[in-house]
Formats: sequence, C-alpha cells, structure tokens
Amino acid sequence: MKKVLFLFSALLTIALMSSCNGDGKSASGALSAQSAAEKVYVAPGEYDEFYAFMSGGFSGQVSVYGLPSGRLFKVIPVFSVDGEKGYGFNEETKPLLETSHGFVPWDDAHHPELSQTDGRPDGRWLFINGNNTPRIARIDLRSFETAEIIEIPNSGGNHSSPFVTENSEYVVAGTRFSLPIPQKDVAISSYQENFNGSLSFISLDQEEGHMEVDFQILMPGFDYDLAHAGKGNSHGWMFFTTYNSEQSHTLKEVNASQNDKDFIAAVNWKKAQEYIAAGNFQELPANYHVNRFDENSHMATSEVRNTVRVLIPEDCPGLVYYLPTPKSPHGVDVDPSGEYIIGNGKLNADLTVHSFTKMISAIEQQKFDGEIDGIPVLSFDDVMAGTVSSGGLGPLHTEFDGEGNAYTTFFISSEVVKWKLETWEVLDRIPTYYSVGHLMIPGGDSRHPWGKYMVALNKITKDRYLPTGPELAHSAQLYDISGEKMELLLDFPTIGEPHYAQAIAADIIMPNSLKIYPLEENTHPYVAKVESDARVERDGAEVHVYMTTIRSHFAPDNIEGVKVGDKVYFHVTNLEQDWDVPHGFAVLGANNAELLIMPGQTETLLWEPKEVGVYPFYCTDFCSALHQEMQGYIRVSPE
Ligand code: CUK
Ligand code: CUA
Repeated sequence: MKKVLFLFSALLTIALMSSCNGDGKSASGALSAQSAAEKVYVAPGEYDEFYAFMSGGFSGQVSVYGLPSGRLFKVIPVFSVDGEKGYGFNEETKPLLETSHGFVPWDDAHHPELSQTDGRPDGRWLFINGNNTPRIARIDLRSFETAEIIEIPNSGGNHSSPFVTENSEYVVAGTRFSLPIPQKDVAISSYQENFNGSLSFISLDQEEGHMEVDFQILMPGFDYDLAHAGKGNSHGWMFFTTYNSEQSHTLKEVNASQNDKDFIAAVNWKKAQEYIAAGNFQELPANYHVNRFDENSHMATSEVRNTVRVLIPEDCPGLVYYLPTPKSPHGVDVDPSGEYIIGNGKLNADLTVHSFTKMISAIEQQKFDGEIDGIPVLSFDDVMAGTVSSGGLGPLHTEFDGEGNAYTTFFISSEVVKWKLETWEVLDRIPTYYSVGHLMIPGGDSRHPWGKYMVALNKITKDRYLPTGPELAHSAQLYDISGEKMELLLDFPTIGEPHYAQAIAADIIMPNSLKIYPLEENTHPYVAKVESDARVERDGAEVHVYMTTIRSHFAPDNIEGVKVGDKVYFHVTNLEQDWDVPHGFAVLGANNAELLIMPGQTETLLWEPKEVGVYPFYCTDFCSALHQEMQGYIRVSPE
C-alpha cells in the first residue's frame, strides 16, 4: 500500500512539474502554489485591496478581513457581549442589547449588507440581521462599531434580512417562522388559520442612518427565507423566497417539500408607500425596542415603540404578486441590470430565472393563475426567462461579476458553477472544500460588482486545517474570477459560521475611517476632560469615580472612602488624542469585564465590592514603555 502511494505521489509530482506552462498554471487549470501565493500576497506594510465583512453566524458578531490576503483585522461585537471590549458589559453599550424580551446578549447573525447609493456600495454603513430574537443592527463604517439595533415586531427568525434597496431607502426583514400575529395562545395545529408571515420595510434616515419600521405586510404563513432588491428597471420592487407554501408546521423537511413549486413574492414597495400615504393601513399594537448609540456622548439609549403600520394585501391591489418557483427556493438574487431574478430551488438541479419585463407585462395583462389571500399568482411560463441546466445539486446562492456572468453555489455537489446570463450556458465549474453555502463577490449583489475575486463560504471544513478537536473553524476560500476559468487561491478560517459576506474597495472606506474621538466633542455626562477634573463623588450608596487616563497613569490612582455594598461607577475618560492609543481598565474581582477606552471616549464600569480590602486596578492594553506602571488601588471599608 505504502509503495503504491509513493508511486502515486511521485507520478503526481512529475505530472504537476511537467504540465506547468509559462504563466504558472498547470494544464488542468489549477494554479501552482507559487502563482496562487503571488496573487494573495500583500507585502508587509502594504494594504489589501478590499475590506470584507463576514457574518459571525452563531457567534453573533461581524468580522473584518482584508482581500486578497485573508487577514483578520477586527471582530466587531454586534449581538453578542464581548468581554474584550466591554461590549454589553459597560454601561454605555448595555442598552443596545435591550429587547422586548429583556437583555439578550447573543444572536445568530447571517447576512451583512452594505448600504448603497445608486446601486453601488457606498461604505457608510453595514447592516446585519439577528435571526433568533428578530433584530437588525447598523454598524458605522467610520468607527467600525455597532451604532444601532432595531427589534422587528411580528417576526420569528429574521432570516430574509437585511437586504437593502438601491439608495438604502429601506432595509427589509422577512420572517422565516410564521406566527400568530399578534401573538396569542392557539393550538399549533391551527397553523393554517392562525399563523402569518410578515415582511417588514425599515426606513433609513439618510443623514444619521436611524432605522424605523415604516410598515409591514401581513402575508400567508409560507416561511420567508431570503430577499434581494430590484435595481435599475426593477427599482421599487423587493423579492422574497418562500419554501413552505404547504403551510406545514411539523416535520418540515418532508412536509414543506411536497409542492413542486413554492414562490418568490414580488413586493412593489413604491405602491406600498402610496397606500401608506393614503392611510390604507391598519395600526396594530406592537412592542419593540429601537436602540441607538450616540456618537458624542458614546452612550446608547433604548426606546420602546408601541405600534406598527400593517398593510393587508387583500386591501392593497398591486402590492404583492407570487412568482411560482420550483422546489423550495432558498436564495433569490437579482442580476446587476435588474432584469433577471434567479430563484435557487435547493431541491432542484436546474436554476430558474424569471424576467422582470415578463412579470410586468403579465401583471399589465392581468394574467393570473389564481390568488392566495388576495395575492395574485402569476403563471410560471409567463414569467420564466430561462433555466440553467447546471449539472450541480442543491443550488443556494448566486452572485454576479458585472461582465454578464453569474456564479451559483451548490451545497450538495460542493461546487461553484459559472454561467452566462441570457444564454444560460454553463461556462465553468470548480469544487469547494466543502459544501458551500453563500458566496461573495465584492459588490456582487449590487449594480456594480468588482468582478475580480469570489469568496466561497463553506459549511464543512474536515481536513482543510490542523485538527483542533471536534470543532473546526469554518472555511472561506478565495478564487480568482478575473479570467475565463475560476482559480482557487487561498483557504482562510473564519469566526463562527460565515453565512454571507460583503466586500468593498478599501479606498472607499479608508479616507473616512475615524482615528480618534475629539475630546472637545465628548458630551458624556460623566466625562472628565482634564486631569484636574478627576474626582470621586458620593451620591447615597453610589460612588462615581471621574477617572482619566493618559500615558502612563490613572487619575485618581488611590481611591478611599468606598464601602461594602456601594455601587462604584468608574467613568473612565481616555485623554489621549492619538490614533491607536486606547487604554484598558480592570479591577480585581470585578465580575463583568474590562473597559477598553478609545482616545477621547468615556466608558463606565460598574463594580459592587462585597468584601473589605484593598483592590488593585490596572491598564490592560500595552500602551507605553511604562504600561506596567499604569495601575492603582481602591480601598473598601466596612458598611
Ligand atoms: S442562509 Cu446560510 S447558506 Cu442563513 Cu443566507 Cu443560505
Ligand atoms: Cu494604558 Cu497600558
């Protein structure tokens, strides 16, 4: 056996050596390691070409990578608390994680989505959905921090979210789980009578980025899986997939797979705006939180909203249409021109492409195949533009290179297939390692993709990395798609499960990236802007320490007069005004986290000492040659 293996590898080596031609490519189209390495090599001190933002899946966070190097730059805490940054532990960020269910310090994040202007990612904001406790977060791409989290009412499993319209007029949120709306105590077997879906349109204030639920559409309980916005011609429309037109509530893997076709729901949101303006909506009671971070005070607030405007399709002709789409479609993707709407039926081998023009003409001719709860169903043959006979199995998601080509992932056959729009012919295919879910081309779901790289986001890792026990990091793979054939360049591990990702040219984001928070703009109520303002104030059983940090000391650094049972608030202001000089703060036995305070920022740690004694505190972030000297004591006396 050994001999055979040896012989085989020797033959392989010879084959590889002899088949390499001048450009470093083997005859099979695979790149030699050296040639691939050159394409991803970013020399020390050089910058990557793209920022990539990956969802952290069940970690609840977003991670920031450089492409093509695959280097990890930052993990942005979004839905999960993060002890490293004090996120969700310090008093300033706690309100961001407030919901109608209380403080929820975790979520399952699937789809990052960049804000767009004229159909082009603009680098202002990144949105990401929380699946479990339905939420959408907005990350400010100047600070790379979570700026806002809005809860979605009447939703369960916020999966088809947060896809944006061409000018970021809306981010959307379709519920995966159907629910009684409003919630009530009913038999689960009464699903068909009592359960509904909802599609939420969250408007954006274009200056501040503030999100509000503008309206919801009450839908049949079909399970709304994914979405993408129309663009160009189809601007004003939003498309959502559904995979449970069977309306089954149990054993969905069997029961929700019976119908030959489910639907893509096409929503005319411009029409919705007309109905809203005309007052043709119902105002339903609701209870959801809108949590915002104020950039100057560096404090978040949580507000409760009590009502939501709901449109009922039966009362709003022209608002929603159903496009029959084979075999439990998962992803729905709109090509850069806005004409083609691709439904990836995950139990199908062929891809279905609908034509927006055909859809509109069928609507104009009022050619319907019936209706469901007031929603006209178009005929498959009237809207279909073509099918792609892919030869693959389990299509999930499609992105575009802006050169007339589409790239679709196949989970079961573990590959990416490149095909041509309008001729529907397959041009190329390449394996992924293993079982790819989403893929991402920078700008690949916008009108203007940067069609140079493609990243496959794989679900299964197996033997790709050094073993790390039963759990392995999920794997991303970078491909060069600039030529006719796709070429695998690089494997790199990711955080949590990177369902989806977005990427944008680095030079769009870099010029606006914040380096410090100006101290003079700090409006935190407990700021100390100069060291001489540092002090300790008692207010009943509360002790407020107005503390400052500058290389390499705290002020005050010896604190006395604190008693067991007090609530001690350390309000720490970092007086530094230099880029990349945060200070940390940790106190012995504090049972929450540390603070990591950016230049010009104030953060607050609450500490409730239980025992008398003298407790050291220190700076946790190596900030100067005398970082080790950056420390102090707090004395705790009896009550
Ligand atoms: S989903 Cu994960 S592979 Cu949540 Cu976008 Cu398709
Ligand atoms: Cu400040 Cu270390």
